[in-house]
Amino acid sequence: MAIERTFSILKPDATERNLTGAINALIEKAGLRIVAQKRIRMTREQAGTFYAVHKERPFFGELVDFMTSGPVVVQVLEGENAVLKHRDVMGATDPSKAADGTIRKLHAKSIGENSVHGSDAPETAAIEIAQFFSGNEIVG
Ligand code: RTP
Ligand code: MG
Repeated sequence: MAIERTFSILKPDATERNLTGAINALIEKAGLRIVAQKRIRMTREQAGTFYAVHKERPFFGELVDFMTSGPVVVQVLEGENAVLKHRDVMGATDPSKAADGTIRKLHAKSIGENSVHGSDAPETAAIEIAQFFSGNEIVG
């Protein structure tokens, strides 16, 4: 299995409750390495570009409001099968449907304020990483 990278966000509901360390512990315990990380405040433009795929969905406005409501931590994670491994440790989008022990089961507040983002495929991971990091900020 090849080493892969994925893009992760600790969302405003997680930074607000001071959960970044608890979530990073779960990420690392799952066998993923945090090879880049920074705390930023997303602009509406950045959030809109990031979630452009959901532009026509009824929750898009709410999603942009939420993602810009407080600081987020953007990360690059590295490991074997990183995309799927990360989605496993995140759990289902809706925390009431997330498996026990997952980040969203343990920490998410709702389907909207669900603590974390993770890329859904290696191709989207590459695009998302490039939106927030330059090559020399990633140290594998
Ligand atoms: P993400 O992209 O953030 O990793 O989450 P995901 O793949 O599990 O879910 P996705 O379908 O891509 O939705 C993106 C984010 O939009 C918000 N959402 N709100 N109110 C709603 O019904 C609803 N549905 C989705 C969530 O914050 C979700 O993570
Ligand atoms: Mg998604």
